[in-house]
Amino acid sequence: MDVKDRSIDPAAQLVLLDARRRGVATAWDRFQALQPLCGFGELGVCCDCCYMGPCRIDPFGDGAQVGVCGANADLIVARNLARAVASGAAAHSDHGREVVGVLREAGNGGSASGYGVANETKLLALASEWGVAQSGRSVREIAGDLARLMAAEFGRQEGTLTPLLRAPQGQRARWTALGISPRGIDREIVDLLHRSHHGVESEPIALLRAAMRAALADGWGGSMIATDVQDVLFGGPQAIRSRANLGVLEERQVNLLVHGHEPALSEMLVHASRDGELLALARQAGAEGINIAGICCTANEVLMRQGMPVAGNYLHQELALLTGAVDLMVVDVQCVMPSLPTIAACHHTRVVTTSAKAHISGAESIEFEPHRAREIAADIVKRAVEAFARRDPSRVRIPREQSDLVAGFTNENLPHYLGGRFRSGYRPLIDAIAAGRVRGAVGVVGCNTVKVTQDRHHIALVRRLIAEDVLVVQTGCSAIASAKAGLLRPEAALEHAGPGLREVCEAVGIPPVLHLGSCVDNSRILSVCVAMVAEGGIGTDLSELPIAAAAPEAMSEKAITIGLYAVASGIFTAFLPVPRVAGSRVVREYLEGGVEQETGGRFLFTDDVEEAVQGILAHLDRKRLALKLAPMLYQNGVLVDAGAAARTLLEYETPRGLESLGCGKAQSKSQARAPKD
Ligand code: XCC
Ligand code: SF4
Repeated sequence: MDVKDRSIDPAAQLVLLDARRRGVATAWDRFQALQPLCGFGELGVCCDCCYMGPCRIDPFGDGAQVGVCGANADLIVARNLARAVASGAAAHSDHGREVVGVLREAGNGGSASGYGVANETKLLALASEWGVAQSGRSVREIAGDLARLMAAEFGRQEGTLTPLLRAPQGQRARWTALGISPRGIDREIVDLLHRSHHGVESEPIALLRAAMRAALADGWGGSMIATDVQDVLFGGPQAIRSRANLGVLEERQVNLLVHGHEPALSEMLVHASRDGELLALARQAGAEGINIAGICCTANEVLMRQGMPVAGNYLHQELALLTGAVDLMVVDVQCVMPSLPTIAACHHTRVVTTSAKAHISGAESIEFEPHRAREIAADIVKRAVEAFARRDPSRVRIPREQSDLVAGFTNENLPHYLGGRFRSGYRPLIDAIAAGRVRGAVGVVGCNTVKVTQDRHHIALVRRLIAEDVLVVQTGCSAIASAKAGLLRPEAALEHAGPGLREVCEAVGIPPVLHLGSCVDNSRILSVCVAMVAEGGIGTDLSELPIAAAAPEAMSEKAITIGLYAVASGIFTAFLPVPRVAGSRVVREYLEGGVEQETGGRFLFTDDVEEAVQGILAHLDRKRLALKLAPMLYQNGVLVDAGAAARTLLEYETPRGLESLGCGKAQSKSQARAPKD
């Protein structure tokens, strides 16, 4: 397989060629060795729910049509999907639980805890929402109480989740009618696992509705809580400049990569990397500084709050180690390949696991405990410095590729960036949509997978959408794909956006593709949608807005959970490649059709990225038509209504750059270096 078929990213291609020369197997090689993949598995019709099986159905042939217990393909596909959704929801929500634990520590632990409240405004807003008494109480007391209430939300037995009240009335009414308003987060996940046990829920559609309930508990529960708590603890992101791709690795510095999901330790590592004593230690070892860079969602977390550079997305994790320039990679949970210690062994690189739930044979393990976070971070930095001393410079090959980017947009700060000081709010964006300057907004999210040339779908989809005047918001590994391709720069508007979107981006100084954070921060996308509904003028329900979502290179079970809560929240969602649903007509017809009557959203499952583009554009246009919005000002790049264009543009202020909006400076190379004193 040509390296160009493995990744569109030149940095990845370079490292892959190198790996081939040295005979090192990566995810792509292992994928090839597994061919052909099991056809039953791919269709979703293999059941191993009990020990009478595994049973495999032959839905399109004349083999067995039911398993030993009588389950048919529809039930088996639905049950497998439900179990994936439960696992995905559990992963995100456990992340939420973990950071709630850190917040409790910050509250109760007083100053002994390494953590504090960085964002009092958000803490107080949440305290009001959750009913925490505030008058005469310290920030730490309030934080402690909020953490207790949030922790209790996981095990809640009655009523519905507190953050669910943020959803528009219409959406909540649909959930109530369907009986899928989530109760406690853990409760819905357990409920789904119970139902999918042998011989329980045997009606595929009922199972899928229960899966939506658990998915909603993730999107409006566990993930939303994770985002909120992280903003309280580590600060609400602001637009910030940085860089992405393997070129961010530094030849003369200690390179410490953070990989995984929960930012509690990685935030501490960033602080440790700026510590005078540790920097002195690095200097003694011959390094010019300590460079922290990220992979996957941890990268997004420390990028948007600290401006730390991004080494890459999911399929970059092995490649980064293969450069020989990484001294230590520290991982916590989710999306961490068990292959890492094997790959690291090609060089001097150390791999350190830190979660009590995630160990890898061959890796070192330091269990993260919030009350010892500073000490643990310092220990890890020291280990990285030790490793640096053993680095063999003659074997280091760092690709040059890196791109500038702007990240750190949120539902809280977007009104400011969109409207400036004088018209802060979502009005300018809504007006631009209503006037036909912007077609709508689409969230493009999710992973990489070896089943798609790395980043190919992400970049094709994002480019096509912005060329059609669609504002794109991104999270996760998809956002990193765009970062590497230069699409998160304001200049990308000039280079790739359609004329209408370009006018808006240039008027307010934002990129056409907005980085909204990590995968739990898909909750921020929900919050943006809620705010747009609240502002009024383009629909009273999420399902009426000209918006859509896409996961173009989905890999993880979390991705299907996210897709399902988007659909349950009324959002049209393109999901590529087709997940394991193809073996059941009933499941496909419901998720790609019937569910729309119930929630207002639906899936489009496809392997073809252009089909996804067409589906999304047609959906946006249908929604625009239903809302009787103006026709698009530009069609195929040509201005259709000059009068309307002139009238509506006047509503923007004079062009401003991101600097004038207070866009933070990137962690520059000189800042990352050891001080001279
Ligand atoms: Fe994992 Fe979140 Fe997927 Fe990337 S995008 S491969 S889930 S890191 Ni969420
Ligand atoms: Fe086979 Fe039914 Fe058991 Fe699944 S639950 S393995 S279909 S007997």
